[in-house]
Amino acid sequence: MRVAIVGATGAVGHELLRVLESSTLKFGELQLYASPRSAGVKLPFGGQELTVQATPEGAINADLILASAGGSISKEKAPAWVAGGAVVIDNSSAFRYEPDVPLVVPEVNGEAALRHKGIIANPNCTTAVAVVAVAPLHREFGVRRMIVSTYQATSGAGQKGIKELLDQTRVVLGGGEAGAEVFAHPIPFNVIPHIDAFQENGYTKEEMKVVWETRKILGDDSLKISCTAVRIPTLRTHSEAITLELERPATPEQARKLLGRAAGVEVRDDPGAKLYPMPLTASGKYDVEVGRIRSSLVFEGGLDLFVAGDQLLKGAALNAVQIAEYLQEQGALKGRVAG
Ligand code: A2P
Ligand code: 11C
Repeated sequence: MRVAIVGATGAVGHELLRVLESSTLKFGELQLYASPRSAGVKLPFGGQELTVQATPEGAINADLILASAGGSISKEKAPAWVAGGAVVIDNSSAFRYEPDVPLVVPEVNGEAALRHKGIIANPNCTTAVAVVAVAPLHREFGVRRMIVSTYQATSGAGQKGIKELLDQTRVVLGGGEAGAEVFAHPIPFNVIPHIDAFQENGYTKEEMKVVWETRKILGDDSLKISCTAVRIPTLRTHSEAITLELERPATPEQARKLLGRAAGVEVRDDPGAKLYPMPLTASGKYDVEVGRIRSSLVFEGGLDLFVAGDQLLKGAALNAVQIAEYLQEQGALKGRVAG
């Protein structure tokens, strides 16, 4: 089986290489693509160095393409990749809302991936991190309404977001005034309630993605969801405060027990011992940390919780590779398997 990464030099691309190194996915060949600027760059993989190539115009000679070069590249090129016979797992938002494109978090709706027509979409990182924690509660107690406030790391905006945080923090520490190119305002020592474009309803696109995508993944269009998405000056891991109104009342103890058994979740919830989810502990981890689980003071029988998930991993690279692993386990990936 031949695998290709498009966007291999980016923040998610870097993580894809690391996740693939320890993945159970069986493949014989890995091709790396990025913009023509990166052609010839060598990236380490499994003790070797692989050379990045400029992404070609048309088809790519691969069975599986993991795409993370942004929405416009995916939109423009994915149809040719599919026509060339590849299955595409796309990290961008280009195809997520198309009815015949499955939007998949394997712990939640893995089987949806089997109904693909060439393209499978990976959710927005904020959505993926939230649904890993919310789906088990939804299955058991029935979520009726969900209110989310996010604390999103700069790497959500890719390598350039990381660079802006580091560079501009140095400027401020040197006594200068921080500028902003990637973010709407200077990010050091600031908090910016503005991620992606404002929509007519006053919400940002990032906030609406959480609404649209959570409904699609949970398969429940009646879910009422509201989100406030905020960029904070951290490097990686998106954190989220989530309030749930439930059909059937849940105690925090029931929720802890349920989430303790849930795939992809680490319950980190012992406030007396100062144990709760944080970017500092969740970064680099495959599981999403869930804690601060308590009874809602607003919705009777409802819950408040706090989650922190490495959005470059579960929100992007890890989830994409897990989809591929699932397809292969189900015998639904084409290609000759090496080894
Ligand atoms: P490059 O590094 O050559 O610019 P990030 O999300 O971290 O910003 O990364 C974006 C990824 O998308 C990078 O690997 C980047 O490659 C890649 N990319 C950007 N523009 C193109 C393009 N026109 N064709 C293919 N890949 C692209
Ligand atoms: C951010 N969540 O943190 C965004 C990045 O829809 O895949 C991911 C955008 C997307 O800026």
